[in-house]
Amino acid sequence: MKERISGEITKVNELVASEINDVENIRIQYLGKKGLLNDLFAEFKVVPSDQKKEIGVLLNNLKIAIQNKIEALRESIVQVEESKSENEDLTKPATELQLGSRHPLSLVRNEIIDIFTRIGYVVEEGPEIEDDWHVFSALNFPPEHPARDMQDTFFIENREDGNHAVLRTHTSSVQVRTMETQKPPIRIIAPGRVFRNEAISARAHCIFHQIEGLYIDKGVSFADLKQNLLYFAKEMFGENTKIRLRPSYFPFTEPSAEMDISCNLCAGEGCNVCKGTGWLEIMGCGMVDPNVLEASGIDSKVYSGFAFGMGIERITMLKYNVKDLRLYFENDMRFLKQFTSVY
Ligand code: 2NM
Repeated sequence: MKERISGEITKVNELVASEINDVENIRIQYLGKKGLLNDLFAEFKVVPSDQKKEIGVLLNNLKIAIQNKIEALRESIVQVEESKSENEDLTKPATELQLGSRHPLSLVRNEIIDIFTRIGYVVEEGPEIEDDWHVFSALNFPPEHPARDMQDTFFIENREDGNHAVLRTHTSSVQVRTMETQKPPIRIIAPGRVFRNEAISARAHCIFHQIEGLYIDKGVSFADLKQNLLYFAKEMFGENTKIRLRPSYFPFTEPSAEMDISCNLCAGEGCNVCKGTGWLEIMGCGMVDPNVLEASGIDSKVYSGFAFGMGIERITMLKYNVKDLRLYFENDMRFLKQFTSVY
């Protein structure tokens, strides 16, 4: 039986076919119900058990050889047919190109960048693996702040001097690096991935995207912050959008606020997206705490500034009515194909 199978493998490798029908006949001859392979497997049942292993392997090799051969023959015939028909009709329209589309998070990030660069902001980037100083200490986080906990932050490496390597939990670290290396006036936005140690659900993910802004100069006031953010809200969500600021708390700003926009779905009437309030929270903001300016070497008696930060996932959810955060990371084509914008 061994010799026979080996012989069949050689024969299979030499098979030729010029038409798709020939390939089908070969398939039936070998793999059909009454084909060679079924015959051989039937014979295999009565092979003495000490030869079963060796012959079993051979049989499987034969099966794979046939399957590969049939596929190869089919492929080559299809190619020949295609090239023939192309030669036959030179006026045939070209096959349509399958164009990709940008990811919704990229669309929205680019749109936000565009809105802020139109009024003089420039984009800054920084490392995703950061150190304790740029993520926490320079931003006025007290030593016992819960964000410094293993529960909230991914630690990469614990260092003796306390300046542990961490995955950045916000892009404020980029702002710190900019303040350390540039002189005011500073007017930047920092888009990027951030990481928090959270359980994944429809509303939370351990990786997400932020854009933070920072404006430092002589005489920058809360009124400037308000006008910059009102401009952003109108550009992003429409000319009729209203904003409101509610007092809040962040370690790095004083005073701090949350900004809401009027609900763009019900125009402030109250619906299930805004939970009947007519308002949607979209970002945090505030005047940069003097401690933060000083920590980066900026004289807080001469300069003042404001900062703000928003989650790109959340803005995208509101703009495109996306109901589940996990869709952003699954790359399901049915989801992605809906975003064929030009941005
Ligand atoms: C926010 C809210 C408020 C912020 C502060 C700074 C820095 F570096 F200047 F201190 N960058 N970003 C900031 C302020 C971020 O996100 C919700």
